[in-house]
Amino acid sequence: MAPNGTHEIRTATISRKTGETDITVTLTLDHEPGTKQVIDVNTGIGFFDHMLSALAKHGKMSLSLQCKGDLWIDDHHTAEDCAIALGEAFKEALGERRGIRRYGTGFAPLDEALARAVLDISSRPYFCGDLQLRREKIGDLSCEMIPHIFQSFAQGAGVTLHVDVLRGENDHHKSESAFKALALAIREAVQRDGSNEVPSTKGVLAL
Ligand SMILES: [Mn+2]
Repeated sequence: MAPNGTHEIRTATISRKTGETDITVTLTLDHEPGTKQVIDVNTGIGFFDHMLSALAKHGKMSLSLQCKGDLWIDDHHTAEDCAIALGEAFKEALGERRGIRRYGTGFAPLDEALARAVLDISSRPYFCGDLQLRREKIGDLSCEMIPHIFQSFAQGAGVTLHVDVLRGENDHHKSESAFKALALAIREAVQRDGSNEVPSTKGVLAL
């Protein structure tokens, strides 16, 4: 908490450059009252931009993410590394993880599709889930990369994440409902609980 009793805005910028990708991401979890979310996502993969924009929008976060990736190979490195960088920004923005709810659950429907996300800001990186995707790709994003994105985010963020599509027919709907469910889970888990406690019997949650 800041000296005047107000909470500081939780935000972080991560730059990540390898031989495969060059990424800069800024993630902001809180906003001053009256200020608008800013969402500006350019991964080079249109459908992935759509998913990350939905994640930020419904998670009440501001997200700027720019990536130059080796898309002439395929979408793998770009999708994976953007998710790692986003997770690292989430981790850094949360800092010591004091005074937050820690657990969050989200259910999001999109027409016939329904997804559930359960998040624990635990410092135990783990993802599992079944997204029931059947197509090879949605737009230019391979369906096999979508669970990989959740896995990479969980790894970068140091969180335990379960995302399951409970039903659905259309793969675009299933994927979008999964990202929106995660957004709602994040919104709940990062909420301040009014304490200054680390919500763990171990007394520490930062990695
Ligand atoms: Mn990989």
